[in-house]
Amino acid sequence: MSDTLSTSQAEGRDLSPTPEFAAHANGQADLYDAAAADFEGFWADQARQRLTWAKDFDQTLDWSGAPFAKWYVGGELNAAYNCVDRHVEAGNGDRVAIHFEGEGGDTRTITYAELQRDVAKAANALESLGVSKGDRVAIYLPMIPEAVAAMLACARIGAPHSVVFGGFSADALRTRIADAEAKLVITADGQFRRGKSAPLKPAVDAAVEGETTVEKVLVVQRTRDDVAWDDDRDVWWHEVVDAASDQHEAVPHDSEHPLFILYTSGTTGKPKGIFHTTGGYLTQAAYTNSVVHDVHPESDVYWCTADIGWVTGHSYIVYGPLANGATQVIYEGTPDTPHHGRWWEIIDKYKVSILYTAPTAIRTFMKWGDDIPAKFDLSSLRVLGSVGEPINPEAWLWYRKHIGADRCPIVDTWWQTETGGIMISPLPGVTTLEPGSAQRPVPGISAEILDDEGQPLHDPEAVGYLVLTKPWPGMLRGIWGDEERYKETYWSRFGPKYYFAGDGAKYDEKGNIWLLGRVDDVMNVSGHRLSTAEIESALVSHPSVAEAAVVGASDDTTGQAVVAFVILRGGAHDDGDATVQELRNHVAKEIGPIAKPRSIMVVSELPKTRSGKIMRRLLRDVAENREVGDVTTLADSSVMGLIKEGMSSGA
Ligand code: 6R9
Repeated sequence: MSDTLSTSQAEGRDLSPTPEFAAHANGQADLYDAAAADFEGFWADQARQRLTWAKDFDQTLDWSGAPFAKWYVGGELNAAYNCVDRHVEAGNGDRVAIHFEGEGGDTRTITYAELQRDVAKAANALESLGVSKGDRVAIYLPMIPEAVAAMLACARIGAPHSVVFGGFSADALRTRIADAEAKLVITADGQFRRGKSAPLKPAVDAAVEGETTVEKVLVVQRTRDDVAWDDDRDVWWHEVVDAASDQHEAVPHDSEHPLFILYTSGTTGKPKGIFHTTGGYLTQAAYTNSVVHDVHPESDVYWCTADIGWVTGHSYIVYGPLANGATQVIYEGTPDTPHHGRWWEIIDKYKVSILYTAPTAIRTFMKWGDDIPAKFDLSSLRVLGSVGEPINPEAWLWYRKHIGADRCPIVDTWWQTETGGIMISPLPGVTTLEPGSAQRPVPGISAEILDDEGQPLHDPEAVGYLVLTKPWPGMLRGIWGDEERYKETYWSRFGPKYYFAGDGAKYDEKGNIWLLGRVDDVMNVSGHRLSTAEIESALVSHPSVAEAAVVGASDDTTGQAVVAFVILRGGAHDDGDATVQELRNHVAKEIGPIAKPRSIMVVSELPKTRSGKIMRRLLRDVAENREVGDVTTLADSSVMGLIKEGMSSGA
């Protein structure tokens, strides 16, 4: 890592902001001083400046029930009104909110005035289907404008949405629907991926079969493929939404009213329903989108390539940019369809000025070759962002050079589903960039790195655990239905004063923070969080599998890749490749294709400690082709020899 850095320094790169950029940047250095001088005053100002409150708040932060926070106590607002209506009222109804680009090349341009009508109609339709304030709505949609309208319609009514990524399986959807006790599901007939239509509705049909809380399924027609239909339960979006009135009153909700639940992988098999509320979340999303991405709504065209099913899509496609009145691109499909230059073509076509994407995508483009982006005019770009996992300096430098013409600042943004918004990132008009580092907390956010004993670490290169030392507006308000798990997961490792993020980190000699990946049993594959336990339980649910252990092995493209070790049941026959294929498909079916192991090794034993804990560290050594580390704590020290032997003989 340090080699690359010294190379970049030796090449004489100046990574400080240009005077022109600095002069026009939304985020200025005085924000750090303001936040340090008066923490609550700073966040009160952000909330009042950036949002329109129906009723002003009386107290900025109530931390008396820590670790359960209340922000902007007594305030009332409507998130959908803030994201849409107020821009129309301010005379910006003709501004484009969304440039939609379908994978097959179909396009739609939606102005703020049109989005206002779409959201109002959807809100009226949801109410006509029995949804009211407080009811939960599951959304299982592709990247189409209806997904945005559906989320905002829920927000408008005050019905928390739970968006489930369209790549998740029926089982995963079923668990999430059950945990949130969703009353309605919004889905589509299917979606376009890699030039083909892929069905979505059958997964919903399976997920709501039998006993369920779901009363209605609202279906967007996207692919026009045939779908099974239940006349009592299923309703077409184009029938009820199109027929609904485009007038809908946005009643204000309490600042702490739940806005959404979003499930993420934890260290156990059961996904956690991270839940966020209205005023604080929206404040932080709008603030960070302004000062970190530097969105100037009157002139920028912004594009965040995340899926709406992840938190990045929530905060930086829906809530942040729309609260700021930005113009953005939404693209439905994959970057390789119909050709490997599709993203660059889109940037060229819409004159995208801000691009926010993930390191795994950048590494994929590096593999495809420099000549592909070089064929397109990318000169409209002025800010590049990265999120989801550490960006290695090589990828950072490639991004800067081949996409950003050695001119655009790159903001490497560290945050989590739990934090709601960006926490650690450079400000592009202030910070001298350091390739590969997220650098420092944004103004208003406080972090520390602690050692095993919970003592702050400041020595350069000493590796510890990242903690957040003060509450923040966008913080999760809990795990849906599980207060204890919330306290236990985030507020117990270093005592109740520190939020434990689950990431390793260190400072460098310049005081920059480097994020080093998860320290728990959570893997990060292409920026998506997957739990080892969840995949292990999917594997052992297969009749041939007796035991399974899953590790994240480093992978050049996806950051980490899922590698599984399985012991087959006594009677099960090992058919080599066929068994492995079957198990891989089984995981895809149980959880979703993103969880499919890159490789599965059939073994006769797993390395365990005397207390029966699987030593994943040793399996990771095997998966990454390393010399196996210290085996002294193994209950049976011959196990690793057996595993390695089995592998070299091709089992
Ligand atoms: C926004 C998002 C959160 C986990 C987080 C960390 C990793 C995200 C990162 C990063 C290094 C960055 N992560 N951004 N690691 N540098 N810029 O990704 O949320 O899906 O909840 O994942 O992702 O490990 O703890 P989420």
